Amino acid sequence: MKIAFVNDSCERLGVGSIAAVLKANGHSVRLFTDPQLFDDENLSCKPLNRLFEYRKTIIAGLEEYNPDLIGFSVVTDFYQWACRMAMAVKSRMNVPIIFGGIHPTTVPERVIENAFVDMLCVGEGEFPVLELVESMARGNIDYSIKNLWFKKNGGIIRNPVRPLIADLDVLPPPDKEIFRQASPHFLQCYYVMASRGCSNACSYCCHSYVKKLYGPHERYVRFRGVAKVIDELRGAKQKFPMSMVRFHDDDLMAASSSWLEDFSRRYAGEVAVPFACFVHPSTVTQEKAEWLASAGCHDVELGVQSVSEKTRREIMNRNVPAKQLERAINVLKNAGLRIITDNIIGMPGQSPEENIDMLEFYNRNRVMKIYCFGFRYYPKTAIIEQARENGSLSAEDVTSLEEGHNVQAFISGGDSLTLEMRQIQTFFAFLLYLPAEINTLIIRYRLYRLMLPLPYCIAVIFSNWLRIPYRYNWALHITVCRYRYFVTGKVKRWFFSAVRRIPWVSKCGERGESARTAEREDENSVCKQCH
Ligand code: B12
Ligand code: SF4
Repeated sequence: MKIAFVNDSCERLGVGSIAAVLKANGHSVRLFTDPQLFDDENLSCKPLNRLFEYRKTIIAGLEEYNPDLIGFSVVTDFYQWACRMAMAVKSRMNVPIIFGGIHPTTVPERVIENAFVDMLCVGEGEFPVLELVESMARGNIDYSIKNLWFKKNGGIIRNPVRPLIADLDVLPPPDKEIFRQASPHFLQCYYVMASRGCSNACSYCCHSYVKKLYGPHERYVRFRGVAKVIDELRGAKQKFPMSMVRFHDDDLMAASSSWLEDFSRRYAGEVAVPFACFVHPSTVTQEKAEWLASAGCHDVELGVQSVSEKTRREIMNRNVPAKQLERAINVLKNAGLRIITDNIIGMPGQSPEENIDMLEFYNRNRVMKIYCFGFRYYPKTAIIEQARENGSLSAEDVTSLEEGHNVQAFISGGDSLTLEMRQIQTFFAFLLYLPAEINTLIIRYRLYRLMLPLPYCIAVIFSNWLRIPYRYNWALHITVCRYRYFVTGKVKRWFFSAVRRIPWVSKCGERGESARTAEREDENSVCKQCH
């Protein structure tokens, strides 16, 4: 069977994992990516996006590949994008469409309502999709596959979720070929996960819902064996140019000390490529920090989220005592690790004083880089229930969130930032360069209020560029490559198609406009006859 995935511009490890399982069972898989130029979570400019629009090219590619099933991996921010794309595909092709990923997992009832969605997957997709494809190959769709919802005879079949994959080592390593074939930007940094799940359930995070979906009896946090992770990376290093590895685990230090010790020794010896990872303050220990440093970890992204213990405990459901937070920062620093911290501002219940405390905190505790994201709600997270109860969100607001409408990615300012908060975000781009005494004055007299607030994505690009050596700035590498590849591709196609319109240059000029049009896959692509 032939399965196509249609992707926004981000690499999805879930799609890579499903593709690997399908390929291992003899199916063919292709990925079609929308580069989302000027329309991603960082940068949005509609007129430019229209100019570099890619939908027609994707549909032309799909028509040529002629798949038996088309899958979309959907996060809330790009749910509307996925709907537009799926609707356009459905209007041209009669192929079943399946949605999966965190958005359909959290709000399947809404997603299945769409006429162009034939089925969806709640939770992990590897084995459900394989079973589906095998049943399609037998010519008889199995409508009882756990995790999948189907439309049938005007009704909806809602199958229950199956248990989580307890032993992740039964899975082949995620397939990267489909990403490599789709665009070079995907492999600018090698994405990997050594685990699934998180032991915490912060109120604003999807885990607060997904954990409940599976219930308390399930082992939610699962680590792969060290050997599997190292084999994947060693194999990848032979196949792809690998200059940076990003571990996307929610907390790599949640691994046991023995796992990290074994991993670090083998990583340093057999992979030896700088890497970055996320860590949670409550799992940081000196021993683990030293293991990560010895493995070649370039930087760790530490989830601080709020410098107020009260906010963490009462609003965020993050039980990290103040001492533990400062200790974690010192331990990581002493181990020689560079620290990037994640922080949230503008969350309901956070006081304005907390923002000042945050500035003072980072003036005392210097780190390599400070992210300061504007808060935003995600469907079904625990904070939504709190906000409904205290009246911060109306029923319509919740519907709008679940439909992925009016979303403002947190990197672009989130839902509810005041002018002062945006000035604070901008000030963070400079705070780490200024001496503590100057910062103290700026904070005491609130001089940051004189700053013109930069759009947060610009502040981030600017401060990342200054703070993180380009070689280790994986996010910038990916973005630069994506724009370079797709913009130059599009400009070249415009150029050649303009040249071909000149009758004495193009052979097909002699054959007339109608012949030219018929042979083009779409208005921007190259005419096959004279190419
Ligand atoms: C890695 C990661 C990133 C990476 C890579 C992109 C990505 N989104 O995967 C980066 C850093 C770029 C990133 C960016 C963002 N991310 Co992010 N990210 C993650 C993270 C940590 C891991 C995702 C992952 O690979 N999981 C492992 C795989 C195996 O699981 P999975 O993706 O769920 O896939 C399984 C199933 O969902 C299903 N499935 C998935 N796709 C499909 C498709 C089909 C057809 C089927 C049938 C099944 C299926 O099967 C898969 C295998 O079992 C998750 C948190 C988490 N732990 O899941 C957040 C998470 C996905 N990110 C989140 C957010 C908000 C963002 C940003 C919007 C943040 C921002 N900058 O503003 C951007 C959005 C960019 C984008 N286009 O996705 C939220 C999404 C919430 C929501 N409701 O949408 C999450 C859930 C974090 C959270 N704590 O809430 N992210
Ligand atoms: S620690 Fe991070 S990944 Fe885990 S629940 Fe909290 S925010 Fe989500």
